[in-house]
Amino acid sequence: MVSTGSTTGSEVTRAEVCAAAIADAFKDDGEIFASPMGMLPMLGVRLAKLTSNPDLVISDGESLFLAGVPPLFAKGDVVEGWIPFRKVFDVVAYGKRHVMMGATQVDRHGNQNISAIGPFDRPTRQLLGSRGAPGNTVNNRTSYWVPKHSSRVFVEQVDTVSGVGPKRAKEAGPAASRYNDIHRIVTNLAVLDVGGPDDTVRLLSVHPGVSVEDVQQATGFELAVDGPVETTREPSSSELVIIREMLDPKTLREREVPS
Ligand code: F8G
Repeated sequence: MVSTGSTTGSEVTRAEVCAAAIADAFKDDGEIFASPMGMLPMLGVRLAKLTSNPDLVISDGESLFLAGVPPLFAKGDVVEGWIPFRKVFDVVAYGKRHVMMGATQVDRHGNQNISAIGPFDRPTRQLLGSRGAPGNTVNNRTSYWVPKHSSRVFVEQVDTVSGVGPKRAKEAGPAASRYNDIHRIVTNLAVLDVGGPDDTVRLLSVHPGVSVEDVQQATGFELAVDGPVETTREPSSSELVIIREMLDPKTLREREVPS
């Protein structure tokens, strides 16, 4: 039962459902470098490392590979290696990485925008630029975290393509499509992928307390739905202990996805 309030009681919060859904996105990756961008992605990746995928390679988000799994934003205790930005590009090119990025916009075909809103030559909003999105999406598994699922984010067509979706990658040719792997889009309402007909965004599960209609209402295009839509699983009691007592005792997760 997902609570609508307390984060200290035994009831599961929406943020905790999202953390477990993010962990599930990394559970089958084996021994690759996980690059979570942002708080909930970091929480989910560290939960995966402590549960479903102990081989996952994690860093402090700056330049150190970590042997242990520290709480959110805490300094690592045992350093396993050095991974400065310039070395990350080698890992990206080699493909042994799964990055979970943010997204200002995501469109029907799984293209992502973190660069600019409005016309490219005169944006109404300049954002942080494409950053690693182009290289990530043509070289290694890429997922997205969207903390506020809305039709402002999920649009028919992004204003600028930072991260490329599978349809556009195929149109660009094998150099773009060969390793293009948009794995999961986890939001505060649902889990999606880009496995719908003609490489479109597909609804995989809705979080407890959320209906398919709620998600469709909050999406600016028709979602692909393959038969009955599952309900996103709730974290197990042992995962809740890990989340609440080890990884995020300050309940920072509630700031990003309030109950
Ligand atoms: C909008 C919308 C919208 C927001 N429609 N308007 C308005 C219309 C809003 C605000 C204003 C700002 C490998 C690799 C790398 C590296 C490696 C190589 C990466 C070296 C590292 C460095 C590098 C990329 C990592 C991310 C992005 C994480 C987020 C943010 C955000 C929002 C981008 C989504 N839909 N939305 N507006 N980075 N960040 O009204 O106007 O726009 O809105 O992988 O880098 O180079 O490569 O950012 O914006 O993944 O996810 O959250 O600043 O919070 O404030 O929402 O209201 O102010 O007028 P934000 P926000 P106003 S990997």
